[in-house]
Amino acid sequence: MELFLNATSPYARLVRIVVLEKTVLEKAALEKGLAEAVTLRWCDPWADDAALLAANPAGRIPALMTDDGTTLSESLLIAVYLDGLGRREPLIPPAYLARTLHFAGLGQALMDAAFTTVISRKHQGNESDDSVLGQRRQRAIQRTLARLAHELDASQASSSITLGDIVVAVALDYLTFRLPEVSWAEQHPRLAQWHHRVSARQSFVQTAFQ
Ligand SMILES: N[C@@H](CCC(=O)N[C@@H](CS)C(=O)NCC(=O)O)C(=O)O
Repeated sequence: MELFLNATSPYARLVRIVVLEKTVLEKAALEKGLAEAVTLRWCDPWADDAALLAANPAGRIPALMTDDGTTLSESLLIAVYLDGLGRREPLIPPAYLARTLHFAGLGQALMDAAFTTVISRKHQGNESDDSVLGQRRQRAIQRTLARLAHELDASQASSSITLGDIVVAVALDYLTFRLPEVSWAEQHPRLAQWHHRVSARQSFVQTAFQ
């Protein structure tokens, strides 16, 4: 399989974390499982890379080419596919399906609002924050953070992890990376504790934004 990605996309990072979480770390740090089945194809989605466009005509990362040549797009759909393939515990446990999807949705919404803010600033200038859509994005970020802070604290960061945890934690990391002025951790210290526990996992450390 081939995964098209870059090092700064929160959507691509969440898929990479899924790959690592579905991989068994064995003696001598040999990885067995999905990580050896997935070849990382680093690319620039903004440069109309021909191989990426063949995998995803929308030109967005992440995109996955399966071994039989099927192309998958959309981070959460790719995550569902990979979760069904790898060994180890499911990241979308049937017993916690609604809760897992609930947090995956909140995390994706936070990611979308943050990413669109960053891209709008890049292409239209910082004044895009003052547009009607920019203002809506800022309110969406604040409301979603407040909801997450209400629903998550460190006591809920268990030794196992779900796709919902991954998407929320990556979205929070992305805020710190690209929109540090949001200062979400200072505003929501209990959520910061939850994030600290989740993001200490090797899969997060190995895929840190750079
Ligand atoms: N909803 C998509 C969003 C993917 C996305 O927007 N990726 C960005 C990089 S972070 C991209 O490739 N942008 C290039 C473009 O929009 O042309 C997902 O979850 O995979």
